Amino acid sequence: MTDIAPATRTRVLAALREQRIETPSWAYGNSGTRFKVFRQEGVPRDPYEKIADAATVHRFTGVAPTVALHIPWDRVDDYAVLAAYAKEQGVELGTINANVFQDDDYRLGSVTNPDPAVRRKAIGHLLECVDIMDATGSRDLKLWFSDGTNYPGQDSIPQRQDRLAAALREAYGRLTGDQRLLLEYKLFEPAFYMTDVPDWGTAYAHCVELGERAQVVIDTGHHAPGTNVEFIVAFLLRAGRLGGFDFNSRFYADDDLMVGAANPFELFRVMHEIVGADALRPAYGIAFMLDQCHNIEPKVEAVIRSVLNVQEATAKALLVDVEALAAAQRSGDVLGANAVLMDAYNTDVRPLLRDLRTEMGLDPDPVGAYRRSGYLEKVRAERVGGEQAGWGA
Ligand code: RM4
Ligand code: MN
Repeated sequence: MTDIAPATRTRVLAALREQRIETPSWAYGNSGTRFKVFRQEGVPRDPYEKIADAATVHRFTGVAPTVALHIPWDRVDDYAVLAAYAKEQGVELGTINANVFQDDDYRLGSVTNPDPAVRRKAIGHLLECVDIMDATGSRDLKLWFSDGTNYPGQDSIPQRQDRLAAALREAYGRLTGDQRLLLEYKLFEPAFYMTDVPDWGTAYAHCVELGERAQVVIDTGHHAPGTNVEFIVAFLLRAGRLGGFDFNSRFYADDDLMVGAANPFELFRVMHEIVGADALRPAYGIAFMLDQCHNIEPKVEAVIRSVLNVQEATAKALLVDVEALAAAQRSGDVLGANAVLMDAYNTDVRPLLRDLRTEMGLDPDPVGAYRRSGYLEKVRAERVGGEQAGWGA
């Protein structure tokens, strides 16, 4: 593909203008590995400052108007005040993430714990998160369970599935209106022998049991090496059960690196399935979120770059010549079909994206503009004293 035809260009620009990417509050705080959390200057000290950072990302990219919260990391006295502050800054509060993985009581699991009192506490937290959604106006409750066992025989696998199902039923039953329950899966870690929600099939089966507003979340870093992630995307889209993404990239395990950094081609293939199902538009309902930790690199800039990476992959996916692709597929032209995809993937979409941003009243170079803005220097000077936010590993 050399030149982009005017009609294609108009269609692609319109779709990109509508695209929405949600950034995670925890990406702005300190993070690290189990070996070390490196503190960075200028890191937010409370949820308000995280929102200010998220709003900065939106200001420079124009496509990141919501920020996901993680409870209790982002607990405040009055969520209506937090929502009003977000609005003032030009963003809105998005998905509410529950956290049942950082309490001593959860050593043997949260909602699957053999002790009913611990299960009750964990379910209580999930219900509290729905209360918060009511106050913030958030649509989605996102659940990731670290539950699992480390040794064969440690606990009963089917009984843990029963406990999980019961907890999900209770949380799901508490939702009202268009609120949704998004269930995430992860292959392993912190449990090493058996994880209670290890894969999309398990998450899907529980969602089907719950009802239509229970949907699967694909965290792109939560699979075994070599897994065909776009197959999962296609399957869940077809089943009407793809609720959202936690975008990030991985080299080895759940690395939480910037999306599109390790495998931009995989990201393109994922977005190709999304575009093919016409599921990019916000009205379709998929939450396109980032779930990342910037352990050694500057955080706000890393989130900006991540948003741009998703945008680039999307632009390339939108450039796939669907008619030529269908024709090649119909006639069994294996290499022709593959070439159609590769032509789109190999297109340099950066000039197109620069034009898009100019049309949207943005600087065509968001990273450069952010660097020139002096924001980092400003928050470094302002955010002195107090306790920096972090995920407390
Ligand atoms: C988990 C999972 C969740 C995220 C936490 C911080 O591995 O990906 O989505 O909330 O990490
Ligand atoms: Mn995740």
